[in-house]
Amino acid sequence: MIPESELILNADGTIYHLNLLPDHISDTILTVGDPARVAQVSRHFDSIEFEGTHREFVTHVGYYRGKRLTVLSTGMGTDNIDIVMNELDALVNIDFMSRTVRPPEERLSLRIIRLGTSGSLQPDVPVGALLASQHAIGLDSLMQFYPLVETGLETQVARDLQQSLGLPFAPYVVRGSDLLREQLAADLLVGNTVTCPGFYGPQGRRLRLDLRSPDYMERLQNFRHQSPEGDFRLANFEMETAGYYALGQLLGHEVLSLNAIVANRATGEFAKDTGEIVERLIVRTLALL
Ligand code: R1P
Ligand code: URA
Repeated sequence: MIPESELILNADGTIYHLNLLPDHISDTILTVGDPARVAQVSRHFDSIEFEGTHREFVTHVGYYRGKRLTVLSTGMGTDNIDIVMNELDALVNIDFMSRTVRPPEERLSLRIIRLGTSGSLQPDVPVGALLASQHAIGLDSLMQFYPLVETGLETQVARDLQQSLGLPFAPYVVRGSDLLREQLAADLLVGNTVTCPGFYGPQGRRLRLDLRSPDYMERLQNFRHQSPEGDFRLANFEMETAGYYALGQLLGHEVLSLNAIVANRATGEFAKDTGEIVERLIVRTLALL
């Protein structure tokens, strides 16, 4: 039995941070960073049956062309993704009455699709592009606490990148759902996404502060790992994908991160209309679900 201090339920039976009941979870979950983006997604729904808000976690549940969907905001960063993935999983795979994990034959695998903004690292991934993350590379510390299993390629990329960036720790490298990428990303760019524990220094941005490594950005942009699958390079930056992919792998959920490219760090451009790029990502993804 999981103690009350670990599986924390509110007085109304909802889970601690997300404030949701198991009934609010559809088999397909769309996640967004910005709480305001939840309504940008759900305004395309035919009907909405539930709207809830707690902290940065805004949730709408409704139907899009007959399919029940849950759309949920996560806020920013992999520390929030630790909360979101553990609580979504608990909502479907833990019996709240008995406080026990459901047996393997009763467990559900959710489809979790991130619709987020991102900055490109490469000149050929332009502002306005939509990109699906094949691998994610976590520069954050979340996976210091969970036993992630990495493939040979992932371990080698992590080692090479640690060396190239001169980091005191190894990044973690994890692949997203091939199944979802085949279903939802046939028309998109595909690339490897760096997940950073911050928007400024960890993404090589300098306002008033210098970085420890003046050539950090160049090292990321020029990073290559030769493998039998081809050249592994880093396409874009954001702040959640690696946490999603790693916890998705450990918990048995299919996860795909789709990125609306709003900045290009190779050319110095930022999108004139980020809302339009995100809207294109939302509309084309809903149509494929
Ligand atoms: C930073 O501006 C935020 O934008 C990106 C990053 O991952 C980070 O959360 O995603 P969202 O647009 O989904 O928030
Ligand atoms: N989100 C990020 O995390 N980085 C960017 O450059 C743009 C959006």
